[in-house]
Amino acid sequence: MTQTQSSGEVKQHYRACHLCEAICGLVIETTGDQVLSIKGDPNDPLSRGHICPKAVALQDIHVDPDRLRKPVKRVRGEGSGYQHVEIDWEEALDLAADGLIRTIREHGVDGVGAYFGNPTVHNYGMLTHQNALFRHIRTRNRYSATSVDQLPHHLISLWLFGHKLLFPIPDIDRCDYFLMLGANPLASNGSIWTVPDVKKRINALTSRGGKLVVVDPRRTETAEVASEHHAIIPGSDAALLLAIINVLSQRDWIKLRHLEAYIDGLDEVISAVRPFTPGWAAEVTGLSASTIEAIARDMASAERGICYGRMGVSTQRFGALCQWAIQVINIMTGNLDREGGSLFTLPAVDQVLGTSPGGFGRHHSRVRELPEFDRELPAATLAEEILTPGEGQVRALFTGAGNPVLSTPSGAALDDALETLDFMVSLDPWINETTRHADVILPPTSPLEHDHYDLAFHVNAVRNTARYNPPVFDKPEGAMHDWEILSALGERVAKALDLEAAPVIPPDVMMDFALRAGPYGDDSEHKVSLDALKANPSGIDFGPLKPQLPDRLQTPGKRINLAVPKVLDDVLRVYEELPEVDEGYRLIGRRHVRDCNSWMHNFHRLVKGRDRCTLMVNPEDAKREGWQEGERVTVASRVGSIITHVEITPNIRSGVVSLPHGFGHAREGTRMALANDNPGVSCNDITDAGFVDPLCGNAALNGVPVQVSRV
Ligand SMILES: Nc1nc2c(c(=O)[nH]1)N[C@H]1C(S)=C(S)[C@@H](COP(=O)(O)OP(=O)(O)OC[C@H]3O[C@@H](n4cnc5c(=O)[nH]c(N)nc54)[C@H](O)[C@@H]3O)O[C@H]1N2
Ligand SMILES: Nc1nc2c(c(=O)[nH]1)N[C@H]1C(S)=C(S)[C@@H](COP(=O)(O)OP(=O)(O)OC[C@H]3O[C@@H](n4cnc5c(=O)[nH]c(N)nc54)[C@H](O)[C@@H]3O)O[C@H]1N2
Ligand code: SF4
Ligand SMILES: [Mo]
Repeated sequence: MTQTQSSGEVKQHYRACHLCEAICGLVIETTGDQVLSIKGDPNDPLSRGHICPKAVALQDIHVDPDRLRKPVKRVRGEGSGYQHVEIDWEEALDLAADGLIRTIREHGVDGVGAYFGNPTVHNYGMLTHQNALFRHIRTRNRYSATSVDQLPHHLISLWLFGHKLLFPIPDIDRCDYFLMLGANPLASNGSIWTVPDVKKRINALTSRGGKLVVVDPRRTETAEVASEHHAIIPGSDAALLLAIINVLSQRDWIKLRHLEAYIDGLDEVISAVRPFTPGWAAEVTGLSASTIEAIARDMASAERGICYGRMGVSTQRFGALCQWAIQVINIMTGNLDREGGSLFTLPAVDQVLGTSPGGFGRHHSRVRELPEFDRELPAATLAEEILTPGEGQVRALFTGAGNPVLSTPSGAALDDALETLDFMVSLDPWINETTRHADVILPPTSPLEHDHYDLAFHVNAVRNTARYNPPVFDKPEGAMHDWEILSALGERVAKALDLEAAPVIPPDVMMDFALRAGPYGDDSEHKVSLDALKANPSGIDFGPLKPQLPDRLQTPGKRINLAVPKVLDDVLRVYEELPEVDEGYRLIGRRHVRDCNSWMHNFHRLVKGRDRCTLMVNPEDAKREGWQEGERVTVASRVGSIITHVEITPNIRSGVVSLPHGFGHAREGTRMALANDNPGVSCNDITDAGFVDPLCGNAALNGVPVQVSRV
């Protein structure tokens, strides 16, 4: 983009990047309606100038010719297929509302299903206004990306600390020892851990003599910069973690420190883990007994230690148990709520006090009886809830900022199931693998056309800061924000069903109120408000995380009971199900720094270069099976098969294969030209909706049993 194309003065805007959880501060230069440059904001107190290659792609989202500017409806095209044609907003909103209303009249509210995807939590208007519609549709069939992701974190936070959002955040800048399982922040930029510039922070840790120990079946980018890497057998982390707890107690290395005064149930935990010796765990995990002992010793003897685990240990068959064990280790070593350990945040908009703590198992899915969490059912049940007739069957679906066809297990089956719906509406800017099934697609304004406050990720951040930014560009004539679309649909549904319509309060007004009522608001020395944040566009710093226990606990009596009955029952399952003895390979996922789940493959600067949708295999396995570099292979699981090609690398454990998720484009009726030119395959066509963590219903996307054979 050159100066000559543009008109008028050059303007500087401040904006946080909403593409991943690192929420980096940006400085965006524009002229007229064009972006001239996007750079890191050195004055952002959290990100300190850091950005990754995706930040610059914010402008690609904005200018992408495939991004819908007007609603579209689905009509029968030539031949057997369908196509989407533009319609105006009034017609689109009426069509969408009518489809939902008709379903409610014919089948009741449970006939409407809803799936909200990941960008929902990166877009505060969607968070504040989901209920503008769904307060009128109190369906049991709510789903979201949570159950292919961080569900175990919420559940364990609810059980141990009394609120689904009380996440202990690794205080990396002040720790000496960091045990990291199933996370690759050098590619992902951190998760349930808002930690921009994580590489610099890791380097600082190792330079001051500290240690980062990575447990991952793959030698990842993060493992590369770690002090130690242990290539574990996928799905076996529970055995390692239970053995560590056992060693800590057997060796008398428990040091509760300040936590002693409000911990219950430790003795029951200690007796429950007694069978899990390092010798047994060694056989199950592929790590040696002496390694397991050494990890326990290092964690116990560190002045300030952290145990943290993410996708690799959350989206596997023991996800909830792993997340529980991680917190037990942090507590047993006295590192919870301690500087240099893991601490709770105190964000400027304090949702711990402002939202429901969450609940579990108050109802179950109709077909497979999987438990709800926080009024949502596991996404792994969605296809069967659509396909199985009977009372409560999903007949219409609303999707908002989600692409479950590519992002949830047995995606191919869901792709087929969506075609059987009576009605589908999507709130989404693109016609992709999921939204192509929608009767009507309602596209919101581009990210640069709406304001931004990070309601979700300040909750997980390594420092307490706040940042609000007005839109970079004006809203185009006639366009609607996500929250406006949700409100407009809510009004129509309420009117038709004779329900009381809710007053529409814009998200920024809500934010001002919440900020002023929050911990740095009117009653504090900071007096933070929306105006104060507007006057400080790089953000306001409230300092490093501080200990807050027991006050911050939301449990009865402000105590932490480690002996959660459902979790202790699940401990037995580890003994029953591990070690696994079967033929074949274990499939795991991976992320690349230039990907963002399924939806950013339409921008040249992010997809250029070598094909990234490859099946990583270990050289020994390749030699034994006779696979050559680049050779096409079939990867088959219980639910299906895909054809991809082999990338031979010593960086993956023998017996394990890895495919990224979010590919599998070029399906009929989609409109994402560049993504469709380099489609790749969807690993979720072979991950298995039947393979879940039975404790919480989270999808087990990692450790899926597969067979690999030459085409
Ligand atoms: N095998 C495997 N599967 C996985 C994972 C894995 O590691 N392995 N990871 C899982 C994880 S962690 C997640 S979070 C899920 C993600 O799962 P989803 O959230 O279902 O999928 P995304 O690919 O994030 O799709 C986002 C959708 O939102 C749309 N969108 C983008 N921005 C906006 C916006 O501002 N407004 C609206 N209305 N729409 C928008 C995009 O067009 C796209 O359709 O995938 C999961 N799936
Ligand atoms: N570039 C990029 N950044 C992203 C995203 C993206 O798609 N691309 N997505 C965003 C989202 S929605 C999320 S939730 C976060 C996720 O953030 P992370 O969890 O940090 O990201 P992953 O790369 O999925 O890391 C999971 C790791 O677990 C390992 N693993 C797999 N199975 C096992 C196992 O059984 N045990 C152990 N110990 N490890 C295992 C994998 O090899 C992988 O390295 O990233 C966010 N940031
Ligand atoms: S690390 Fe995440 S928040 Fe930061 S620039 Fe990259 S995508 Fe945006
Ligand atoms: Mo995620």
